[in-house]
Amino acid sequence: MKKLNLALAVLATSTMLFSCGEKKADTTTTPTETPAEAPAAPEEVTGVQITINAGDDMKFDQSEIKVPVGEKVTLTLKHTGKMDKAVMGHNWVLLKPGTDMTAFATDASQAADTDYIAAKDADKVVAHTKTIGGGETTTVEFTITEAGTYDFLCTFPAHFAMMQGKLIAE
Ligand SMILES: [Cu+2]
Repeated sequence: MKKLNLALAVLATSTMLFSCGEKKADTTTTPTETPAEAPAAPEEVTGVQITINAGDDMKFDQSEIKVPVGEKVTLTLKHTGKMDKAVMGHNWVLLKPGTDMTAFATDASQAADTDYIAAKDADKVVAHTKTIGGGETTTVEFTITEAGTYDFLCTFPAHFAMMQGKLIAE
């Protein structure tokens, strides 16, 4: 008798599973709506695409970047080296005009816990990537709303003297 109950229970469960499966099969019709969203994709591509490379030689391959005011900028930082993030980490940090870069970098170099941006200086940052190691790539999106010249740097300890440049928004 117990066995029979069990068998029924199993049967009931499998029927439930089956009906669940059927429901799922029904919902698979909805993803056909995605092509309707596709026209939005070209819009995502608009804006400015910038790629900056930095390797184990502790250098950005660009010291000056020009961007248009009010347009979305997608900046990709590529670490073209092989060294580990702990030894040769790189990031790309864009500062608000008027920020004391040396003071900022000094605080940042001691802020490993917050990915090399001192929490107290967060309001001095316009945009920044995370810190990456050899072979890694990271991207940040931002829009400059005020024309001007902005400093960028890598805040990994002892890198900013070698790794800095200007972003000109016009
Ligand atoms: Cu660096």
